[in-house]
Amino acid sequence: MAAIEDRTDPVARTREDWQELDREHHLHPFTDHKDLHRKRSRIIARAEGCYIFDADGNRILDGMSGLWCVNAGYGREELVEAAAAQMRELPYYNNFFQCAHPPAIELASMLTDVSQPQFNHVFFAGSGSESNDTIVRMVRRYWDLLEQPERRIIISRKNAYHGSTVAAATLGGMTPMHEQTVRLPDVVHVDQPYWFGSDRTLSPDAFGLAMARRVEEVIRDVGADKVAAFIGEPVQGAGGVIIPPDTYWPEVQRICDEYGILLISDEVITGFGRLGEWFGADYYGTRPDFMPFAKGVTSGYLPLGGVFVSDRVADVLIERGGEFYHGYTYSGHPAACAVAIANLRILQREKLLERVRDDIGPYLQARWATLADHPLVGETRMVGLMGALELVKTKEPMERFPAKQGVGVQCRDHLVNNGVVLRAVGDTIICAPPFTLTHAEADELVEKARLGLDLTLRDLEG
Ligand code: PXG
Repeated sequence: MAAIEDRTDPVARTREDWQELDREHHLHPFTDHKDLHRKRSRIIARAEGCYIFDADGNRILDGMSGLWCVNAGYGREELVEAAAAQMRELPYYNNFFQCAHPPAIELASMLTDVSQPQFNHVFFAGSGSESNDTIVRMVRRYWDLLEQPERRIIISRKNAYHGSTVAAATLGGMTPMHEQTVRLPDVVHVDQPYWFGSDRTLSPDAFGLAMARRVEEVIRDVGADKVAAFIGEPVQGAGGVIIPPDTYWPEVQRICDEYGILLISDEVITGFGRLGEWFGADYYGTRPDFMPFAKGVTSGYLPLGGVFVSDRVADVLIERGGEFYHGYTYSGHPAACAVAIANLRILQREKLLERVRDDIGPYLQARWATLADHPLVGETRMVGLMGALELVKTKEPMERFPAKQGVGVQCRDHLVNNGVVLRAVGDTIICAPPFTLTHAEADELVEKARLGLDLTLRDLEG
């Protein structure tokens, strides 16, 4: 029988050791491994507050909250303690077969306190992708139970990100992902409300209305009696922080209401305060039937996802549905739920949502906007603590770089090498720092962003 090799103490490994082992054995998510092997991985060893530290001890401001999740910041002993205490008490038990445990029950009930009144039920999953898979199945079940099985089409948006399982990758609107997956039938993609990416002949408000009406056009094309649901992120995250014009969501809500279509607000990034309200739906005034969540519910300290299910749907599933053959081993994992409970208490006690809405949000937004005068920046935008800037070749007339030039990645590399993590989505640089960011850290983020832009410009001119 093979045994685990007797390795040296992991603490004694050098950065090079980690890089070597990583290269030999570890397949990374969303990664071109040949390319990675040429460059080698950046080994992140620890974190504190809003900073991560690499294996060489470099201190880097985390302008992305990990992957949009460490909203309460790193180093929260309270979350560590919550997990440890729960693991001592009951490290695992399931919620199948007529069982339940206190952390899952407590969390489900707390979540319904902070969400809109139509939400009185929560189903747990392990991730955002699993949450969206759950919704695909619940949507189908709902319409079947209402004896409208022909309502099968889910309308989503181009360039949306809803996760990486087969169902979630189909819902998402990323063409390269579609090319690499088996796709579910009955998902139709409409244009996204990306004003800067349009020809900008319409005003943002007129453009927002026009993009919402694309949803109505699809409904009319395929037949309203065939459409089951519409799914959208309140602000598209992984697609490049696409902030819709204010006219967009009210019109989408009107259309869903008019045609009786279920509205799914994907809150995996926007949930739990990123926009300064509990949910993006609260910020934009929509009244969704489903809200998938993950990430910020535990500030990323343990994996947990789930789905808010509105009374409209839950009543049908419960009263008429019998057994719903769906669930995960880790649906409502006790330690993850205990961390989520502690995390929600932190958000509330430290008034972190109010902080995003009234203090650090407006402060960083104003500082971020100052980058607009940089020769490489065609637009800056930010809502709550979720922002983007668009790199352009020339401003008047506005011209972008050829995609294959990779200016975005070049800029991102300068940023991280100079002490701030921001992400590049093509030539869009995005930002989503922890809610605990101080004013001084916000200044540092923007100063380092400007330095990264200067170094990128110098490369381009050199
Ligand atoms: N919905 C949304 C809106 C997301 O942003 C998911 C669902 C899927 O969640 P899980 O937990 O299955 O990953 C996400 C995830 C990026 C990036 O590059 C974004 C996500 C995941 C990985 C990378 O910005 N979002």
